[in-house]
Amino acid sequence: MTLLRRCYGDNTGSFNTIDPGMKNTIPLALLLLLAPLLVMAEAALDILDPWSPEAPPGRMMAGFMDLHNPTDSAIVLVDARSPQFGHVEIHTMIMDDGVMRMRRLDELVIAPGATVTLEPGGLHLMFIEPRDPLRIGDYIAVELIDEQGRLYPLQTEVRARHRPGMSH
Ligand SMILES: [Cu+2]
Repeated sequence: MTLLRRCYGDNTGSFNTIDPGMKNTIPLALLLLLAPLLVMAEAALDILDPWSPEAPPGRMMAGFMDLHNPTDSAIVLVDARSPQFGHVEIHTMIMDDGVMRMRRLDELVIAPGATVTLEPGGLHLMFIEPRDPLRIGDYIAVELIDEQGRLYPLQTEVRARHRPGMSH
């Protein structure tokens, strides 16, 4: 959890350093002024419904989600990491000689206003070298990293691979 806090430290630090006894004395007007700033810092990339299909212990796992860029400039993801895995890659699926294969992407561009979907059979995060077994209901802490070094923390929920009633 320490990892997840790092990237917003500059924005949330002022709150964290306030003595607990003083919290009630922060004027409402000040909170209203600060709130949009905090929201903006965390809303640079909207991450919707991140999840990971369960996998046998020791195996690679995948991460799926929708990534929406609400900003006016492209977000270029170049890397990802998780404390629970040796490394994390951004993968796509390509048809190679009639066979679907995974290929690592050096960058994943999310245009302004666009939504990129990571889903089974397509783009996905690849979690490699698991450190501990993960069960249904567990979470994988992930940080996406863009070309400017900005971090986008998220957690995928480990779910059953087959989800009755889901269209995909
Ligand atoms: Cu993959």
